Amino acid sequence: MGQYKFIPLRFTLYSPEEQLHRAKEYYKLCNSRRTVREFSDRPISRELIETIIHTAGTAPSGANKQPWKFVIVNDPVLKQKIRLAAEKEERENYEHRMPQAWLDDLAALGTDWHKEFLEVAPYLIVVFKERYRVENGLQKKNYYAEESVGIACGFLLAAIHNAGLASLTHTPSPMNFLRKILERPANEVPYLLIPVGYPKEGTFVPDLQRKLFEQIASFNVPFKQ
Ligand code: IYR
Repeated sequence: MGQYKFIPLRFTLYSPEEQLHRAKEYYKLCNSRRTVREFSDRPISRELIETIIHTAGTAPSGANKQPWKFVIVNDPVLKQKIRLAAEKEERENYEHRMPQAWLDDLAALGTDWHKEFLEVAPYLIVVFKERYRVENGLQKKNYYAEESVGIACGFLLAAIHNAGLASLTHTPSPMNFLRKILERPANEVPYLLIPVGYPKEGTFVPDLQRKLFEQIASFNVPFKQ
């Protein structure tokens, strides 16, 4: 492996006022994001989806291995296959596999095994994590792949929201059917399934609250609770 050539950092300096303004605006933007479970079939442009994926690909990653793959699905036949396979697993989960405490937590959100959104949303982004890379037929280790792909998905969700689209962070379980349907190689593990589109008109979302600053952060001192 060669050395990287090092180049001068391009870094924008803002005044403290501008920094605070930007931080507050970005917080406002992110705080207005809501997970949506009902989508309209209104189309979105390929260029918009591509640009969003570019943003996800700017995430930091262990040793810059960029251990992510985003499979962008808009073919109705594939979407239907994914829906049927996801519903089969989810039905099993809801009816047999989930413990009562989990079902109780989900009852508050109103989810069930029906996953109509997998066919209705114009795009499904299926995120895969590369457990290892294959170079010249040899398996090469990735580092912190879990963390790296998680961070990339955070960038992805923020980019989707910023573009005026809605998403759902969906985790059918187990997810291996995605590898089979999308014909991915053995080194790729399905990570998240993210329907993207416009919310169905008249969609309601649960009136949930974000935790307070004091509940999620502390300066130096240990948490009180
Ligand atoms: N994956 C299932 C169940 C589910 C689990 C959690 I944790 C959620 O926050 C929401 C749903 C489903 O998609 O229905």
